[in-house]
Amino acid sequence: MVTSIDAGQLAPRRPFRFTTPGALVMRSWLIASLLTLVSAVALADPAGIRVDHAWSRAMPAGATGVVYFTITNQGAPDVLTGVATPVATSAGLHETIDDHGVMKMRPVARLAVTSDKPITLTPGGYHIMLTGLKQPLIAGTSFPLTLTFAKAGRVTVTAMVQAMGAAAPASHERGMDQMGAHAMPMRGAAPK
Ligand SMILES: [Cu+2]
Repeated sequence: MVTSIDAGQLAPRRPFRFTTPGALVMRSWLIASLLTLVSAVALADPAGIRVDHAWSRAMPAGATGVVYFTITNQGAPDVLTGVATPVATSAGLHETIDDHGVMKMRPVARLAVTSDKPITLTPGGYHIMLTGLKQPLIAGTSFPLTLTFAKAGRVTVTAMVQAMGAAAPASHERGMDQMGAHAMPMRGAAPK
């Protein structure tokens, strides 16, 4: 888009030469500014939240289940503030932490989702914990999960139930202890 300029021709009428390093930097800066402006307009879209690859594990009724997924935000910064599903008494966002070599989980009230990079809930990291399953989660079936975002509002996704043990995350069978976090044995490596 920038055509070559005959510096000799322009020099007498211009306060600076376009071929000087300073002018080149300025020209780059102008182009960068323009691109930033275009990006800012695109990022103003509040409906930029996307949730993909929601999956869960087979579990008997009454047990505790997990859900994982990936959140992508191509819009303005947003915050995941809540989660709910009809298949469990309660659902909440958890985070797995390494407390001096002991893997524990703790509830996370808010999760910021920016356009920098997607957030993937995965065994050993963030996960949705389903407490008190009202029905068995059967491999090959699916169930709805509704996420609530501060700006984007509610986003309902379909979680696919995988076989028990498939890509098995850490055990959730023990439930939460009085401290609001529970130690859990880590079973093998994270899924590939
Ligand atoms: Cu958990």
